[in-house]
Order: sequence, then C-alpha cells, then structure tokens
Amino acid sequence: MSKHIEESYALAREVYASYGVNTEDAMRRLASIEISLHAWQGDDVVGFENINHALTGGCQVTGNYPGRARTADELRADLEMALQLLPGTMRVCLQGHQVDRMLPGRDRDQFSMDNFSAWLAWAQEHRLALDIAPCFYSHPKLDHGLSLSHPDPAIRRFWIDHGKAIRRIGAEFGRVLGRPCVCNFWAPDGFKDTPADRDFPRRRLLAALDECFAEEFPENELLDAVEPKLFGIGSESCTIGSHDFYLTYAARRNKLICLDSGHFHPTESVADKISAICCQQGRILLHVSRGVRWDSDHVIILNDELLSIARECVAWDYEKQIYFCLDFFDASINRIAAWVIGTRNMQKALLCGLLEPRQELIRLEQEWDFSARLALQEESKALPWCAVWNEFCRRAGVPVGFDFLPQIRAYEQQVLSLRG
Ligand code: RNT
Ligand code: ZN
Repeated sequence: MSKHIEESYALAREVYASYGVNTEDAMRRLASIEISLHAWQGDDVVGFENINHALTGGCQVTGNYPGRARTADELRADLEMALQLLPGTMRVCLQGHQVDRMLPGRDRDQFSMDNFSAWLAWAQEHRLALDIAPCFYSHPKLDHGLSLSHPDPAIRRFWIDHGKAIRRIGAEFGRVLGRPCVCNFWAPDGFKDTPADRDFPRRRLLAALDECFAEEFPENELLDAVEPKLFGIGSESCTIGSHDFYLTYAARRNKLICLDSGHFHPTESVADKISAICCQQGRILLHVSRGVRWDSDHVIILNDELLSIARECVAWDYEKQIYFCLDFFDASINRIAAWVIGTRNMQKALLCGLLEPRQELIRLEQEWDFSARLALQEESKALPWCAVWNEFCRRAGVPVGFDFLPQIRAYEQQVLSLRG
C-alpha cells in the first residue's frame, strides 16, 4: 500500500511540475498552516458547568449519537483520538463554558485559570496551542435574547465581566504555551421582530466591547476577534453584531474580524471577502462551517465553497494573516468522525489551493485570454491532488484515505459506547 502511495506521488509530482507547481513546497506550506480544532463538536456545545443550561442563542445541535463527552476529561480523550488521525499542525479551541472544574459560588463572570488549569496542563503535555471564546449564550443571564447589549446595566456587567475573564484566561494560555491565543467574541444579541430602536443596543454593545477589551495584552499572548452574523434563530429581524457593525469595529480597534461561512446570505461569497480584508492589512479569523439552508453548522465537505475559501487563503500568501478555526457540530454521527472528516476536508481544500497552477492562470489572465483561463481552471480540477494528499498523510504518519475509520470504530466500541 505504502509503495503505491509513493509511486503515485512520484507521478503526480511530475504532472504538477509540468504545470509549474512544486508539490514539495505545497506540502511544506500545508504542514505549516495551523488549524484550530473546535472542542465544542465533542460535547454538543453543552459545556461542563454541570448546570445543564439549555442551548440558547440560536445555535442548535441535532442528533443523539451515543458518546457525547460529558466531562472535560472525556473531551480531552476524544480530542486526543481525533488528533492522532490528523496530519499537519493542530491547535484546540475552547468555548468559555468548557471549564474543567466549577468552583463553588463562581459563575461565568468570575471564571479564572482555576477553572481551566487542567486544559493548560494538557495543552503543555501535548504541545498544543489553545484558543478560546467567551460563551454569551446558554445561560439565564441571556435575557430577551440580549447579553452585552442588554439595557439592564447589571446584566451587561455580568457579560462584560465574563468577556474580560475569558480574555485573561486566553492571555495566560498564550503566555504559558508560547503561542498567541485567539479569543473570539460572538454574542447572539438580536431581535426576532422589527425593533423600534436598532441604534441604542448597538451603542451599548460598542461600549461593552470597549470595556471588555480595555485591558491590554501583548499580541504574542492574545489576539482578539469579533464575529458577526447576518441573522439567527430568534434574531431574524435584527442582529446587533451585524457584519457592518463588526467589520467597522475590527478596523477601528485593530481586532481580527471572524468570518463564519454560515453567517452570510447563501449567495454571498466568503472567499471573495478574504483579499478585500487582507489587502488592507486586516487579519481574519475563519470559522469554517457549512450551512444547509441556514447556519446549520453541518460538517464541512469538499465542496466548491470550501475549495474557493481555501484557495483565496493561500493564493496570495495570506495564510499567515488568517487564523483557521472550524465551527461545525453534528450529533447525528460519531463526533470524532465528524472532527476528522471535516478537518481533513479543510486540509484537502488548502492543498488543492496550494497545487493550483497559479502562475500559468495569472499569465493567461494578463494576456486577456479568458478562454484559456477557464479551460485551465477546469482542467486543473482533475489533476492528481489526491496522490499528494495521500503522500502528505503517509509522511505525517496518519492513516491514508478511508483507513482512519477503523480506529474510530474501535474507540467507539471501547470508549464511546460505554458512556450513558
Ligand atoms: C454562532 C457562531 C459561534 C458558535 C460557537 C459555538 O452562530 O458561529 O461561533 O458556533 O459559539
Ligand atoms: Zn462561528
């Protein structure tokens, strides 16, 4: 098997060389792109506060496949299993309620490293960088669908303090692990029906964010991101943190804008936004997800949307300005399979982008030969990228192709199926 992989790769390498593409360079670049594995696929966005807050804020996880991680220990074991099956450089991203322990009488506004220390030790042991996001939902203080923009100062205070607490924890992750932690703010705030006042809630969100971000941390410890959304379930008529709101905010305050591929109108291209933002020195956090008819957070598949997003990330060497985080959650299939399938698809898409015969395409474009450009774009879809992908996996010591599934099945039998 391994011999076939190497032989196929040798042939593919020559084919690509004839198009002016160096497959070794492509694999080197792919290996250097860090992808943040979103821990919330493993616990169905439930968190470990042991209070069983219902999932609110418009996010929904459907399915009850056995084996959801019920504790942070179980989640870490599951992540380890998934990470073994993934090539390339991985990080892990947590939600602010995925504490590894609760402390008596301390709610989210008072979380500290005491609530996350086992995560830090685990990341150190596995040489992983950590990212984090405050969790402004699934809590009774999300009132009438509002958190940071709520009119009641006491409710705002609670959420502002949560945001500050999570940033502090993130900065410590970054400091101890020696790699900056990306801390992403997404708040579900919005109105189901037409509000009389769209302005004041936005001013309140603005002031609340400024307060959250007032404490300064060096960029080698913490990078702040803000995540807009077009609409959500329960906020169909007005989302306080809309795209225009946060894009302007990120530009003014030097934050990363988070582009979630499920957060735009279905005909709007996230891929097209990448150069528009990056060419102005902007940095982007990507939440790579797949909406089916709505922001449903399906496991990402190797479709045109994913390919075009990945292509735009690598085509102009923007991958150093882009932070890749996955954001899908499916509880109707094995959760580890979901992580592995989706993450490998992200990496395959990036590889396809890296293997594109770009110099030739650009040359044709500069010569106004749009017929040949289209011809080559289409022909290049059938180039043997999969032989390069298999070789990439082989060199990384992870299963090639479908071979990752038996290990997931074995883990399901030995571990996941025993969870109640
Ligand atoms: C919600 C946002 C957000 C969430 C996570 C779980 O629409 O995409 O990033 O997916 O907080
Ligand atoms: Zn998201």
